[in-house]
Amino acid sequence: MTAPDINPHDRIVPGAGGLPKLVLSARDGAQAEIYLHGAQTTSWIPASGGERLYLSQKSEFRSGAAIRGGIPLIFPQFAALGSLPFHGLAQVMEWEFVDAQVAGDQTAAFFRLQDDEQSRSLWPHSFLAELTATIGGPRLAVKLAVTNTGSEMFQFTAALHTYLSVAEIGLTTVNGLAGLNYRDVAASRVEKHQGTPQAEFSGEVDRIYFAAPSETQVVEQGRTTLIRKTGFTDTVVWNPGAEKCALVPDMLADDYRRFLCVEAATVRTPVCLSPSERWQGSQELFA
Ligand code: TA6
Repeated sequence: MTAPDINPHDRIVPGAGGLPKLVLSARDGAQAEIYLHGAQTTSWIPASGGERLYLSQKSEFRSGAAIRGGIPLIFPQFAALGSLPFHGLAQVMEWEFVDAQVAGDQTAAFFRLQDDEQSRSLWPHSFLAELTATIGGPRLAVKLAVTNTGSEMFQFTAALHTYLSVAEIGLTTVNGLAGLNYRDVAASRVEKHQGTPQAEFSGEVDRIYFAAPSETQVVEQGRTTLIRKTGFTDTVVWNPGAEKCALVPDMLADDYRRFLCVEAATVRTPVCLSPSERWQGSQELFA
């Protein structure tokens, strides 16, 4: 069989709202779409077929707005844990597409982001953020690396805010979090303990599981998605439930049934980087 002609540089096309997106393919047929806006992966179809990420039909696609769905990249502030806009800056900045490379049945795309005048007006630090998205077979790997390119130490929190597409949230569970302590953001941020083996979804769930193990599984009727993280210390699990979802302007009222966020995150203990220091973390999804 001859390999398809892959020239990733030709695959930056106008996406929704005219925002440029990279359409990435692997030799085995796996595909992904990644917007330069936020370096946000908005679609991932493994080689076996079937979209695995949720992307809201009501998402905005414009400068200054976050895309609702896929894998928003949260940096340098998770949620409202600081004075920056909610979930930081990187998801609304325009990233540079560096290159894409094919190695066997894996195709990887590289993106980078540096501080600019606007970011420094909100967060006075010099940084280089690098994102790599790799597809092939049953796997999507997203890696974030951050380098301190300035002359003073800085701290940040971060997450890969992954919106997994699910058939029905009420029939979905998350394994691998038993015995962990978590901050229950949906219940006045009280700290709790995960006593049951599985996290279940019969209403709003918004939890930051601390010091979470590297692997979790999202189990649905008939399919399981394995999630593996490195570098990130915590795991965030979020679904807004019916009432909160109805209030989210860029989602359909019943979309809470169709997605689950499981996020590789570093929230409790921020990363500290001295000048020239580099940190990296990754999240792999296996269909
Ligand atoms: O990552 C979970 C979370 O912080 C939730 O508390 C919820 O607010 C969610 O993110 C959505 O944030 P967004 O800015 O995308 O509406």
